[in-house]
Amino acid sequence: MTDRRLEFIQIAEKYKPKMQIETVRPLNGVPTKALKDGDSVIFDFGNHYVGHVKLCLSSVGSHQDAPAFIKVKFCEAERELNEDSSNYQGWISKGWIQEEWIHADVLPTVLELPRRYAFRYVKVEVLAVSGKYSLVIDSVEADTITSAQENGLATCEGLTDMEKRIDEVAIRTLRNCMQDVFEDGPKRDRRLWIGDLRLQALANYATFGQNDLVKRCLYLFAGTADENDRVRSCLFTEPEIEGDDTYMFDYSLFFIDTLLSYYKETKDIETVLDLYDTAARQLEIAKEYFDEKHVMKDSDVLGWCFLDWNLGLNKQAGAQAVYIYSEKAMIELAHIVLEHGSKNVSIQDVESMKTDVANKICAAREHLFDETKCLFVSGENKQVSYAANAWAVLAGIWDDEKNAEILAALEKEANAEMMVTPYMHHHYVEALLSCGEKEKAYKHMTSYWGGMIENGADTFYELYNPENPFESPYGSSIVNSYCHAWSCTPTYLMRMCGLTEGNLS
Ligand code: RAM
Repeated sequence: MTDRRLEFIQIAEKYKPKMQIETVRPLNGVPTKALKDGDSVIFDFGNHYVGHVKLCLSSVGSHQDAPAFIKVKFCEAERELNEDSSNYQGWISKGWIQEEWIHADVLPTVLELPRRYAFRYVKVEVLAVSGKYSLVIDSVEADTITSAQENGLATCEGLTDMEKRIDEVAIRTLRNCMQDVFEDGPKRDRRLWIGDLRLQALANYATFGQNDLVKRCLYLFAGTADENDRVRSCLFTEPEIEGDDTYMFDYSLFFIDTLLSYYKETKDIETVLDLYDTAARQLEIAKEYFDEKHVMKDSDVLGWCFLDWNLGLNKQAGAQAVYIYSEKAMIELAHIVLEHGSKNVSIQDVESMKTDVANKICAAREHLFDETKCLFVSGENKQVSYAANAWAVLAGIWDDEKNAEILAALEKEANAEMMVTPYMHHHYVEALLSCGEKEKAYKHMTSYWGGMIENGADTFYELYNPENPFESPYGSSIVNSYCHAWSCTPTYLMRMCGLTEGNLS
């Protein structure tokens, strides 16, 4: 690691957040009945929490003549209570499934479970006691943990009841993902991903305003960039800070926009000057993905560019749009740095970015746009997708008027590849907003995120497809996360973008 990167990590460590711990107990108390083989109890904590759980157990009857063998299962959403992990065959580790099989050799005992869980429900099942004694659960409690400071939460007036509920659930989602860094999900993967961070940061500006946590995460990404200075898609903080060996075209580029939004919110020029070169480098690296006509080269390598968890999605046109969007952000950053007299950038650099972005826009219009359909198409099979078109609108490849036509054409396109994550739905709502389609944006936000609430969500999910409640890119919804950072943006959309019923006219 170069000295500069080490320095970035040291700066990040100065902004380690202070954790807030609060002890909570289930709403339904403990059962009065002593438990035998096959009995089970579900504890409902009444809301989604992240923390460490403690169970106090004892026995009644004759002396405990055999271990008490129990299974403890932690569920973020009620539906997980009925999911059976024994036949899980998905492609990501089953280690994420929140359940434990425990022997208590001697009762009474206090079981302090070592893992940190994300849950609303805790189910305890008695697998075995003995004919001579029964198990008693004397108490259950959790030390919950977050770095979000409730007393710093900005209030928001004038919301309808539905909007208030969406706002609350979004904030709860953000809060429970705010740990040592902005985690993507406290159940899974419990790490810092840049695509998630970019949206969490926006929601944070609108609510908790813990901007030092954003700063910490930006420095962590710069400090863990690889030997080529490429920003990795995600990073770990334990046992020590280390970048993951995963790269995605769009995620590396999002370092730029995250830094720009951070600056717009904080005016922290020192951070921009420190991290400018890392941002600029991402654009340089991304340039290599284009052919000589300035068109993105397509790829079938799974995950080369993310955009959404729709496994059938072709990424070519979306990637071209994300590049244009990011280069525009880079030009803004360059102007900011120039105004502050930094030597990191020259007028010529800005001019050459302007020429490059114009070339990429022309190429997108010429090679990736189907005039008859009024839609962007992607890949060899000219796939139409929400992802590519929403990103093309956000990138401003055409003007607002044409962008609105594109989004209208998209609604009518029967074969369009749909969106599966709140992450992509967020970008779709932003695309509608960006070209003046406020009413459609509002309707989409309230029906999509409102749909999760109707489903009983205490926090917003990683994946939600109203057409398919069991949607999962992992081979089974059992490993899906139900408190996922990238779904917390309605609070930003309502508070910062004015996307409320009261603002529609
Ligand atoms: C999911 C992660 C994270 C996201 C990546 C691309 O597996 O949980 O939210 O950024 O996918």
